[in-house]
This record gives sequence, C-alpha cells and structure tokens, in this order.
Amino acid sequence: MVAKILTGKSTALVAGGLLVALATLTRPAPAMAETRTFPVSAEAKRINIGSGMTYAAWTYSGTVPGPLMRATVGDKVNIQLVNHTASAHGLEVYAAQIAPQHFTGQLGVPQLSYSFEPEVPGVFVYHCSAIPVLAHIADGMYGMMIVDPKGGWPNGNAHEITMVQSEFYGSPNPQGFIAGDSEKMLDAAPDFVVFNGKVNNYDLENPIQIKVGELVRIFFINAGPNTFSDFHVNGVIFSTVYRNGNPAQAFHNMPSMMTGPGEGAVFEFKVTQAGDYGFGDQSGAHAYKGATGIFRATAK
Ligand SMILES: [Cu+2]
Repeated sequence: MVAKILTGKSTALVAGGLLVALATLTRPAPAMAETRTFPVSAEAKRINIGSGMTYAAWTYSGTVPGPLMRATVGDKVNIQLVNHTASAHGLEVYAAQIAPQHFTGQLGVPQLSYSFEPEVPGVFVYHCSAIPVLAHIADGMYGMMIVDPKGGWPNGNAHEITMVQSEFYGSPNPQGFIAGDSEKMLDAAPDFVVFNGKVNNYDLENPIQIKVGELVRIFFINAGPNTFSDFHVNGVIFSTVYRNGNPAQAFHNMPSMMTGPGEGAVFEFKVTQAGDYGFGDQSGAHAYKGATGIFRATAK
C-alpha cells in the first residue's frame, strides 16, 4: 500500500572518504580482507526532513541517516567517534560481537574507538548507545553497515540501493521546525516515518531509477526506534529476501518482509515492464506519514 506522494530530495553522504549517493551504490564488494576505518563525528544539527520541515537532530557526521559503513566478513573494522557536542554519545554496530562497554562514550571524553572483525554477513543497524537510547535514536543517531559475504552475494552483481526506514516525533511549528517530542517517542506514536531521512523521499519528481531486466538489490534497515516495517514494492514479488541480510536466511518469492526496529533485510527483484513501481511500508499509517517512494523502471 502506498499513500500520498509529496516532494523530497535525495541525500548524499560521505563514507570512508568517498561521496556515496545514499540510494544507489556503485562500489563493488571487495575480494580481499582489508582494514576499514570509519571516522564519524557526533554533531548537533538542524536537518532537512523534507516537505519544508526541519528537525533539531543529533547526527553522525551531520547527516541522518549517518554515513554508510561497508566491510566484508573477515575485515578489520575500526570505529572512531569524535564527539562535538556537550552530551555523551556512543556508537553500537550490530555487526560487532564485542563487550558492549566499547560502544558507549563517557561525558567529558570526546573520543571513542574500538575494533572488531565482522563474522556474519548482512545488513546491520548502528546507533547511539547513550542514555536515553530511545531519544538518541529518535533524534537521528543511526545508520547502516553492510557486511558483504566473502566471495560476494550469491546472485552476483546487482544494482544496489540502500534504504533506511526511521521515525521522527514532534509537530512542526508554523515555520516547519520540529523539536523532538519525548512523550510521543515513549508512546511509539511517530509523526513522520521516512526513508533515508526525508518524508516522501523518492516521489514522482525524484524517483529511484532502475532498468527493466536488471537485478535490483535493496539493502534495507529499520532504524526505528519503535515501529515495525513491512516493506513492499507494488507489482513485485521479491525473488530473494535475506532476513537480516544474511544469505543463510534466504526466502524466495516473498511479496514483503517484516523487519522490527533494529532489524534489516536484503530484497532482490527484477521487473519485466517499464513503469513507476511504488514502494513503501505496508502499514497504511506509516505510508501516510511519509514512508513511500517510487522506482521508475525504464528499458535497458
Ligand atoms: Cu547520542
């Protein structure tokens, strides 16, 4: 189900020194184990969430979602967080199997760093682990880490797209400015549900371009912090869905897949006809609150 379509613009972000279009990935999966260092900063920033609205956010490196992190099973991953705010922040990556005290920064200590070797392939949430975690996530401190399987994805090369679903809580003032509403956060009653940080991102004026016949691979996470998502593309049955993005958890011929807050999935599909394929969270309320978009398929 896809509801109203308003305006929105795509987002760009910086990851590992490369400018990466948030929706469409171009970097192929690396074949050799490498050291990958992800320097990010914690920053307070007023961000554009689409439809003429801004939000008083806490961010990683100035964007919501934060920078994409991408590694391969067996790599050495270094996380480096520099805190430019007066509040404590942290960064927990769900791909890391290490003692949780590594994830949380201390007030007055501006830097946090830790390392790990991802052992499980998939698509993972990272988010702030400072208390109250609910507010730190709702205010914008989350992002995606892709851990590519050694040897690449089972179905080979694809048109890769990243999609982060999340929620904003608060009513805009007459100027469109939103300050986070902690009571609505506690009630799990979002005002806006978004893909890649903006209400009705990828609308008719800004669809995600795909080609007829190409394999499309969506790396999807539901950053929450509260609601479940049931992601669907109109006119599509996903040929493969990897729950948590793990090829060991493969499902086939699925019209949708539910992901809880903090969970992810990889969706693969092809279309055989040109056209506009609406996508969104099948929760009608979430779609109405902004979790919609369009894939525009054109002939090769
Ligand atoms: Cu934080």
